[in-house]
Amino acid sequence: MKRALIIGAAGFVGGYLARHLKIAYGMDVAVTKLPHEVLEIEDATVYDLDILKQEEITSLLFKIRPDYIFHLAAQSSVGLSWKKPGLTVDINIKGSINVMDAARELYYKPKVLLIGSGEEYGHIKEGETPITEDNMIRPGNIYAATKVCQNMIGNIYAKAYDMDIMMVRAFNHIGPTQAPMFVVADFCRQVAEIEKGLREPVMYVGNLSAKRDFTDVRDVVRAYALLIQKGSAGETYNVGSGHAVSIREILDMIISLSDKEIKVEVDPNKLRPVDVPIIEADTKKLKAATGWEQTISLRQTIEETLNYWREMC
Ligand code: A2R
Repeated sequence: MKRALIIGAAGFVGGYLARHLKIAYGMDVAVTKLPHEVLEIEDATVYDLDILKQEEITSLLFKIRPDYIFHLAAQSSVGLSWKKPGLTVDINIKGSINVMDAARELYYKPKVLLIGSGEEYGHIKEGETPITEDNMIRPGNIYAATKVCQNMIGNIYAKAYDMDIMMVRAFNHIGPTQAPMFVVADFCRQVAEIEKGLREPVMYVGNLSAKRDFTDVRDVVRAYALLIQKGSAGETYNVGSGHAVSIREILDMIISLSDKEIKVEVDPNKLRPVDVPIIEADTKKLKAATGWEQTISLRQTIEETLNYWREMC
């Protein structure tokens, strides 16, 4: 039985990935969380781990001896990266190096998947979308810059130390349980609160013209599981739907799923210092390496996310 370790599993993606590895592949799954986080995943062993403490990672790896290491731990909010750039650099760059160094100390070669972001491409020019993995990188925010750095160092480690490290650039992923600091969850929560009469019928929004490539988190974790098994060392793979939609289209879809009359107002706090106009993945490399296909439509994931927030509010 293959052993998988998911580092940073208390976030949005970890639980989905752990369940998928168990159900689809029957893997033995261990996961980590920060000491202050609460996390229970059925049939997975949970360990406390701060990736800023390298010796903790080393002793955990020697104890578990995973075949597969999924490195999800990150400061993953673009908004927060503007407010806490130093912390974002520490966790997303130094933390990732700590994970790679600990993996390098093992007496065998585990496969390591580093999770990067479609944000790494940054200021994409006309004609560059859908964007391929070898496109010019022009990161437009602090979070993106840290993920670019993680990607470059992952590539260097794979080559210099002959390690089985692969990188993904994940485009926006959405679905039930995502925190409301991300746009789809934010909008769905606002609609659910309006429906319950918990707030006035006004949606507060940021930049609606930005276009992003949204994929259901369950399709994303399927891609991660395939890539760690079938991907090539030192390579980077886009993970996304291949179709960008504007935040306005998302907003209209969410509002259309409610029978309330809802007004829309811009909240200056939701506008970011720099926003990238369009980010859309070219997924040929992922599909060629793994045979992955999207299985959950945008409408389905939005409906399920809205229903999740209707239950939560
Ligand atoms: O910041 P928190 O308290 O939400 O904890 C996050 C955790 N984390 C850490 N884990 C270990 N050591 C650290 N020093 C550390 N700092 C933060 O990583 C959180 O529980 C987890 C990441 O989860 P999310 O922020 O929900 O990200 P998500 O959506 O699961 O995405 C995973 C990966 C990230 O690399 C994103 O940048 C990428 O997918 O899109």
